[in-house]
Amino acid sequence: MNWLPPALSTYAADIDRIFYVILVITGIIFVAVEVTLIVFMIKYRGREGRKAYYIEGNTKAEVIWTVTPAIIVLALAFASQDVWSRLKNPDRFPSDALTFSVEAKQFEWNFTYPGIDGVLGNGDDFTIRNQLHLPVGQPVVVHTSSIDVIHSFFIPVFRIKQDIVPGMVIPVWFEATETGEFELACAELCGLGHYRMRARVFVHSQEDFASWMAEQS
Ligand SMILES: [Cu+2]
Repeated sequence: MNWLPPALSTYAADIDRIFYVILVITGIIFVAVEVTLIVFMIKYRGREGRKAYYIEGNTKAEVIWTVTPAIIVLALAFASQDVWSRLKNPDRFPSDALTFSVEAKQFEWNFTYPGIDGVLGNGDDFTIRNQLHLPVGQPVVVHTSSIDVIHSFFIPVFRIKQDIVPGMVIPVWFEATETGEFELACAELCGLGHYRMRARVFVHSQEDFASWMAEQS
């Protein structure tokens, strides 16, 4: 059973594992709560001669239903901490990554590539709208920024989603494990054109990416 889009980045499987753990825990609790609710509705329904009675509260029950979720949430936080920091902590980003930047605006993505010298901020940089080209099997860091409102950089197949906040440059990284053409979508309602704020992600083989980069430069 696979409910999620294909997992095509190096850390996608770790994200999915956490997702399914949370889904199972919340799923069991959801079913237990709903079943109890329905059973109680039937068992204690209004009937001839039965009098409703009033309860002041139950400290023991309240402690249990507060402490149990707290323990589950803390356990999940510890269990996911390593994956989280591997994704989000810039100190742990792969050091051999290719660096791009993207500027989000209502309602498009402008990707700036480092050009043939591989360094951003030099004369041979070039910018392409709504197309992210990258090589397979190579870590990529994208410096995200916005010139207007909050957007969100979301590539489902890579399992990366990062809010882009005006005034901040936030780096994200990923390494694609398969070539192909995928979707990037803005995941933060950013205005009337939000629905069409998307880009194509092209994952090339290393050779194809090199020749594409040479062609563009
Ligand atoms: Cu947007």
